[in-house]
Amino acid sequence: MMRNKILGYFLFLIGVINAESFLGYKVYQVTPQTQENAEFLQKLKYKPNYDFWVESRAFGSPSDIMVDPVEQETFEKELSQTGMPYKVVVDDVERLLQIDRVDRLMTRSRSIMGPGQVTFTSFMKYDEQMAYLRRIGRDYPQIATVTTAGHSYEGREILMVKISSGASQTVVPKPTIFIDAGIHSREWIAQPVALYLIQQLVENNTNAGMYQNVDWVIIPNLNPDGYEFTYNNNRMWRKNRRLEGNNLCYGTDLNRNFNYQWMFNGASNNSCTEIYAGPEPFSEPETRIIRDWFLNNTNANVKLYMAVHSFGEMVLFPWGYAPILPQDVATLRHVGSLMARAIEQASTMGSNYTVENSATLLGAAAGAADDWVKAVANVNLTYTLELPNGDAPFWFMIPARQILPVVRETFEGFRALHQYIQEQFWTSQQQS
Ligand code: 0X9
Ligand code: ZN
Repeated sequence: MMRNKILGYFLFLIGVINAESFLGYKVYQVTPQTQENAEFLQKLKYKPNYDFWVESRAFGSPSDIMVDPVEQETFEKELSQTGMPYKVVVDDVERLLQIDRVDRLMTRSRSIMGPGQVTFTSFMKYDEQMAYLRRIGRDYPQIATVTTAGHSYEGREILMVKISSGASQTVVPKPTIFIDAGIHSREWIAQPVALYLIQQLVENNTNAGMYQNVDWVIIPNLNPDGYEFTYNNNRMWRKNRRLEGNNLCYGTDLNRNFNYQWMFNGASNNSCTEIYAGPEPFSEPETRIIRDWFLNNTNANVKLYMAVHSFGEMVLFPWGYAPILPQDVATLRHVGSLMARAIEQASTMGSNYTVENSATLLGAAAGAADDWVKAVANVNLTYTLELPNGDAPFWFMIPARQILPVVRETFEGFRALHQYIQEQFWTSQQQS
C-alpha cells in the first residue's frame, strides 16, 4: 500500500515535469450584446491561441475563452474597443491543472482496481479501459462481441463493443443504436459514460431487456492518442496527434474531418487552431473508422447515432454545418427531449438539458460526425450529446467524484432512447 503511494507521488512528479505548462493562461468570460460582437467572437475561433471552452448561445450569453499570455494584451484592447462586457474568470489555468492533478492522484490511489476491472470513482487510463472491454468480451461472449474497429494514428487499438442477444430470426435485422465517445480527448466524462453504458448493459442483469430487441454498437474511446496525451502531457488536448506534412502544429479536430459540407463553416485550415479540419476530409484514421464501419455495415439497421461529448448539458441535432433545420426536425426534437427529460428526472445534481439544433445554439461547425452519419450514412436520428461539467469552474477538469452521478443519470437517458427505438422499429418477427 505504502509502496503504491510512493509510486503514485513519483508518477505525479513525473507528470508535473512532463506536462505542458499553462502558466499565465487566462480564461475570459465575454458576453456578446450585438451581431457585431458575435461576429468578432466568431472570428476568434479561426485564430490560434484562442480556445473556446464555452460557446455563447445567444446575445447576452457568455463565451468562456482561454487565451495564451502572448495574445492577452491585444485581446483586452480589442475587447475594450468593441465595448463588450468581459471578466477574467480564471487568472492562471495552470492552477486549475494543479487541482486536477491532485484530484487524479488522490482518487486513483483510493480506487483499488484489479486487471480487467472498471471504476467510476477515478479516471481510467486508456490501457485500463481496453483491458475492461477485453475482459467483458471474454466473460460474456453470448452478449458482448469486442472487436478492433481500427487503429489510431499512433497505432493504438480502438475497440468496439457490440451488445446483442443474437441475430434477428427474419430478414429484417434488429434496430441498432450506435454510440461513440471521446473523439475530443479532453472531454473526460464522455469515455466513462460509454463505459458505464456497457457495464450496465452487460453486467447488470436487470437491464438485460435493453439488448433483447435492439442491438448496441459502442466505441468508448475513439481518440486514444489524444487521450493518452491529455493524461500525460497536456490535459487540454482536444484533437488527435497526427502531424500533417509541414504543418506547424499537431493534431486535427476529428469532429471537423468528416466529409459532409467539409470546411463550410466553423472549421479552420490552420493546424494551430483547435478546429483544424485536416488537409482533406477523412484524412485521419480515427474518422475513417466511423466512415468504414457505416459503409461496410449498411445492413446493421442503425436507427440512432449519438456522439458523446462534454460539456454544456445539451442534446444537439443537425444540421451543424449551418443553421438549417432538417425535414424531420420534429422527430429529432421529440426523441432528443425524451432523453433530456429522462436524464433530468434521474439527476441528483440538477442537470438541465437544452435540446436544439447545434448551429442555431452554438454557431455553425461543419465536418462533424453527426452531420455525416445523417447525410451520408442515412441514419435519421443523429445527435451530439454534451454532458454536464460538474462543479464550475473546473470546465473540462470535472472532479472524479462527479463521474458517478453523471454516468448514472445519463444511463437513464439511454434507457429512454432504447425504449423509443424499440417501440418504433422493432417488430415481434425480429425476435431472436
Ligand atoms: O464543436 C463540436 O465539435 C461540438 N462541441 S464541443 O464543445 N464538444 O467541441 C459540437 C458539435 C455539434 N455538431 C455539429 N456542429 N455538427
Ligand atoms: Zn467535443
